[in-house]
This record gives sequence, structure tokens and C-alpha cells, in this order.
Amino acid sequence: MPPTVRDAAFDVLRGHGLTTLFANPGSTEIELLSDLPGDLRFVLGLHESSVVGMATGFALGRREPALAILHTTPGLGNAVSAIATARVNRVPLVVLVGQQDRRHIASEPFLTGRLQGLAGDYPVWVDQPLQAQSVPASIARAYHEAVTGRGPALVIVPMDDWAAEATPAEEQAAPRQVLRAARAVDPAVVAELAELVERSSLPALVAGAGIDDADAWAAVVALAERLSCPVWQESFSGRAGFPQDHRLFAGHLGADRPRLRQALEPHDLVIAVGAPAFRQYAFSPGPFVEPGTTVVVVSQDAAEVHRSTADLAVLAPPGAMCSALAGAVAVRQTAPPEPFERPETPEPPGPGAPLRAGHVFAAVADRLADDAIVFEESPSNRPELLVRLPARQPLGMLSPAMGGLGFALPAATGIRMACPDRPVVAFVGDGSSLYSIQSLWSAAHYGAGALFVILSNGGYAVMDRLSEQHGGTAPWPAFGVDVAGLARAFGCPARTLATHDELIATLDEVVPALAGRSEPLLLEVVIQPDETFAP
Ligand SMILES: Cc1ncc(C[n+]2csc(CCOP(=O)(O)OP(=O)(O)O)c2C)c(N)n1
Ligand SMILES: [Mg+2]
Repeated sequence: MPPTVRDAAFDVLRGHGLTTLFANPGSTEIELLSDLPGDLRFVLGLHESSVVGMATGFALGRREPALAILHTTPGLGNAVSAIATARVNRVPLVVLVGQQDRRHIASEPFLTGRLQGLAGDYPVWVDQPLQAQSVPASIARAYHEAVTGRGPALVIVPMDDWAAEATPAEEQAAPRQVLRAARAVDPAVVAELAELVERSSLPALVAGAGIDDADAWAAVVALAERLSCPVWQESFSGRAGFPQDHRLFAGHLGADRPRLRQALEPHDLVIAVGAPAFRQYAFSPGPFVEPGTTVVVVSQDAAEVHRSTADLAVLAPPGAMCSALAGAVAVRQTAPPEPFERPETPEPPGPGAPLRAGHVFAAVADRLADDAIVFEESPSNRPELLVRLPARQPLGMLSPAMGGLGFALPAATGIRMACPDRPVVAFVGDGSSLYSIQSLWSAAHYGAGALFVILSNGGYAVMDRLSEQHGGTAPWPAFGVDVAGLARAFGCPARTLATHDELIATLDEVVPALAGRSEPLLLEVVIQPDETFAP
């Protein structure tokens, strides 16, 4: 029998290392998924936000695109928020979306999808091949588009396409391999930046989510050490851009303009690397920096470069640029900035007093290995988590850069599948845990040994605080959902902890052994909501 489009598509998937299929199936995917060859591994997610969330974690952990398969409009619709998260977190994904049969699609049968625009601008590329024979090449191209565009690329495939006869390889309009000159930087641009640096009296760096890899970290460290200058982490970053236990780490920048101005005021030159100028949360008027501060952005992300309020923006790989710049500027003898001060470990609560988030973060931080991968999805406690849990290695701190809750549980599952030697801990609010709770089933079924720490404060504390700050009364009720009970219902082992002694005893048992876990564990820690919130 001549090869089918499905055979050719599987060869494309194999050729690009896309052999793990994160999916939630529907009738439009039966032809694709029935009788999968043994070298393709199927991973079931029970909701499409979990499917795409797991694929996102898997891609982050492997630093390569991952594959997700979705079921026409209901599947893609359910996944849009997770697709948006992958886009804003700059994670490459190939997403196959099932579609009704071409032969009668004009009459709009059951499950016909209006798919092309459904995820809006969030995919970096969307294709609905004009003929079945173009599907394999479209998947290959989606792979390349996902890498170049650093986000999810979608291919919509009508169900009858899979059985069609494939055309020969010379008809496949996609290269087998794309090499990107990602390490090259233009010497003239390096010289221009070096001159700006040499002319400045007190430079500073802002590191962003765009440089979360070992080479780039080493390059930013080399540049910062040569300049003896502080390095901030951009605010509301999805990923860490600098080792946060380094003596030059200055903390996270404020997410509003007054705090931004205050932090950067002493500096006449600020270079944001792998970050825009400047990522913010709540609006406050005025300029980002005081007059007299020159702002430079270095990013490989064209959109980030084009929208930055900067005097100069450089479209270039930021790690390679930092490395070249470090080699082009003189060593400074200036005294290093004051080391960043982390808060003291909080005293255990007195008899009968409740635990607080700070107790949980401090106790985990004391026991956690340097190579841990930590997820933050704990909205009201986010600032305290960031200050108590420094990212010490690349992938050391991850959060949903889009702001969409429901990322940490599936992404921690996916990243643990990709990085079985690194401890994985996800700190998740009780409210946040409910958006993708069914991913606990996948974690349990596929033996993903992540630790999920649920900060159970009985409600949407951050929304309550924001409503108070607005001067109003929130209409949403508090809730007491038994998250540990839900976890057990999904087959995920779970414990509820309410006292400091229980917390310490459990973390002593669990955290040092995290790297070797072969099943997930959920700890629901009952805490008092924080009374204040300043992101
Ligand atoms: C998908 C999605 N829906 C709604 C929101 C808005 N939102 C932001 S924080 C929050 C409450 C989070 O509650 P919880 O996880 O319990 O954290 P806490 O504020 O209690 O620390 C909500 C509903 C969101 N960010 N994402
Ligand atoms: Mg809560």
C-alpha cells in the first residue's frame, strides 16, 4: 500500500522529535489516533487547557517544541487561554486541530469548526492546508514557525485527510532542518552599545524572561560582573533571566511606574536584556524613568523591541549580545551595590495561630535543591514567594506570563515528564488550582513526580484585596473546596496540613527526596489570607 498522509505526517513528527502526543481526542481525530505506531507515545489530558499546559511544560523542559492535539471547536476553544499563555511565555508548540470531513464540510455537519480565527492573534501561525497532501509539510512548517516565532503554531486537519495517499517527498514544501544564526551579533552594534556603556557613570541591567538558559545567564553574569552593576528581574516575568542568589541581584522591579522610577533613578543607563521596557501591571501616570536615564532594550523578540519605550532597541539574541558586550567594555572598579536583602525566616505561629504563606515558602526554600523548578501561581502571595524562593538555575522560576490561571498544575506535570531528574514544585492558590484540576489525573497516571503545594486560604484573596483597595465590596463568596479530596478523586496522593509541626515534618520527608519521585503529591496547606497585596 502506498504511504498515506498519516504515514508521512508521522515521519515528520519523528523527524522533529515530536513523538509525545498530548491530546484529548474526539471523533474528528479517530483516523489519526487509532492504532498509533509503538514509537509514538499518547498522553491524555482530561481538559484541553491541561493538554496544552502539559505540552507547554514539556516544551519548556526539553527546550524544543512539543505537540498538542485538539478536537475541533470545543477542543481549541477550551485551549485558547493555554495557547495564549504559551505565546506570552514564548514557548514553541505544534498544535494539530481536528476538523470535520472535507467531503461534506460545506453543509456544516456536526462538529464542523470555524477554527482559523478562533484563537485570535495568539498563535504565531495558523494553517488550514488546501489539500490533504500538504498536511505533512504544513506540520513541518508549523514546527519551524513555532521555533522562529517562539509560540504555538496551529495546523487544522480535516479528518479524511489522514487516509489520503501521500505525495512523494519532493512535494513537501518544508526544509528538514532550519539553522538559525542565533549566536551571531553584528560587531558594529556591539561597538555602539559598548560606547554607550563606557560613557555612562552608573549603569544597571534588567533581565527578563527572554534569556532563561544557561549560556545566556552566564553572559549576563559576565557583563554584570564587569560593570559591577545591579541586575533586576523584570516585573511579572514568566521566567527568570539571572541567578537570583548572585551578589549583584537587585530584586524584582516594581510593577508600577513610581516604583520603577525610584529603583532606576540613580542610573544614567539601563539595559533591559530579554525584556521589554518596561513590563507593568497597574497603570500609574508619568514616565517609566527619570529624565537623564537612557533606556536600551536588547531582545530577540521583534514585538518586544518594537513596543518598548526605549532610546535604543536592538533586535538580537540577548545572551550573545551580552557576551559580546562583556568582551568589549572595560572592567569597572566601582563598589558593588548593596546586596539584595531577603526577609528573615518567619517565627512559627504561636499556639492556635494559623499558618501563613510565608511559613510555607520559607520552609520549602530551606529544604529545596538548587536545581529545583518552581512554579508560581499563587496570586495574593506572589511577591512573598518571589522574595523567598530565588531562582538559582535556568527554569528555576516559572509563572503564567499571560496572567491566566490554570497553568501551573499541567505545566509542572509536563516539565517533570521532560526533566525527570529535577525537583519540581508548584505553588498554587486554592482558587487557581481549580482551573486545571483534572491535570492531576494525568500527573498520577503518567507517574509525573511533581509536588503541588496548594495555598488554601478559602477564597480569591487577591480579588478581595483589589476590591477593598477599590473601596468596594466584593460580590463573590469565599469558598471552602476540599482540594486534597479532589486530588484523591483524580488518583493523586494528597495530604492536608494545618499546623507548623505537620508542615515541617512533611516537608522534611518529601522535599529532599523530590528528584526521585515517581508519583505526584499534593499538599493542601491551610493558611490565613494575607491582609495586604502590593504586586
Ligand atoms: C483563567 C483566569 N480566570 C480568572 C482570573 C482572575 N483572577 C486572578 S487572581 C484570581 C483569584 C486567585 O485565587 P487563588 O488562587 O485562591 O489565590 P489567592 O488570591 O487566594 O492567593 C482570579 C480569579 C485569571 N487570572 N485567570
Ligand atoms: Mg485562595
